[in-house]
Amino acid sequence: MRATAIAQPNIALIKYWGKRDLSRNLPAVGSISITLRDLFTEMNVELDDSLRSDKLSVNGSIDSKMLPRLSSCLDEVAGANRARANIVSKCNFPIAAGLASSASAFAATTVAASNAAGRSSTVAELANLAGRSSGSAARSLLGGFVELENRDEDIALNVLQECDSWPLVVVVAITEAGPKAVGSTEAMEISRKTSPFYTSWVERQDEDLSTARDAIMRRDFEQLAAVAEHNCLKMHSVMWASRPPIVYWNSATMRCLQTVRKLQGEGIGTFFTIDAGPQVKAVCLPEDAATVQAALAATAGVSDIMVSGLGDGARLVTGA
Ligand code: 2P0
Repeated sequence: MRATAIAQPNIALIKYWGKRDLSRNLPAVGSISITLRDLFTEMNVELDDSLRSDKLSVNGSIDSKMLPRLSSCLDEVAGANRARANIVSKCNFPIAAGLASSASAFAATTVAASNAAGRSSTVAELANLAGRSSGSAARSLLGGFVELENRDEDIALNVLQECDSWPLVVVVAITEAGPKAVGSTEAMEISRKTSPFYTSWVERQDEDLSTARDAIMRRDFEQLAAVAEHNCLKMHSVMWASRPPIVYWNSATMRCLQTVRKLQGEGIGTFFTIDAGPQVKAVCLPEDAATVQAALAATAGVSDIMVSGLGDGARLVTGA
């Protein structure tokens, strides 16, 4: 009744923002992401009949904040009348700071809990289970370039390119390591209800998905760069025009964008993307990653840099 799984966070190039069904946590749009290799979350789930309540420790400390969502995830996977669980989590990067920590956490939890509960679920089943806890989590079940298709009643995953077949590098510029002020779930609902740009965001998503899919299939970096930056800025425009406005950027976020623009002007293969937090992720051609890393590290306000290649999907480390 015990299993451990590891999952890596994923970074969306074509973003998920907004839900079409809040109760089932179904996204309003499809999305495309890359799964990272060097940032990870490990989840150990032990189902134990002698426990009276679920318990969670994160990096060695008791954590009650994340516990309700993890308990719901376990209910989804193992059923509400399951044994209570002792969950032990390890994570090697800042949590809840716009680095997709919930994606890797829920992907790993879904895989570990399914095994601990003695289930043998398909990827499609795991995707829908993980997606109910966190819309971006399903994408971390698979590696490389992953498309999440938003179907009528469920979601489906496709690998567009394996991680080794287009080995891009991601440089993450940390501009503020603390947790974000507004969580994604709440912020998405504010956008859906109040942003005048929300409807057009949803309506135009298929166009961006199609352009990005085509670029990834042909490994066309320039085409991918253009559509990913456009999609990112469009999502943030939806947020900025919400009431109250949702602004995750700080001044260093903007300076990092200017650094990326300058590098692009010098012919360096890189583009930016920003999620629900102030960090900037620069996706790079492998031969240009060191230059991008040095330039972002020298940008005022950048407190730390993380570099990652692309990696595989969630996997079981120990279990039945
Ligand atoms: C993404 N984000 O596609 C987008 C871009 C943030 C900005 O998916 O409410 O934590 O749990 O389904 O998965 C973050 O949203 O939200 C997210 P819920 P989740 O990566």
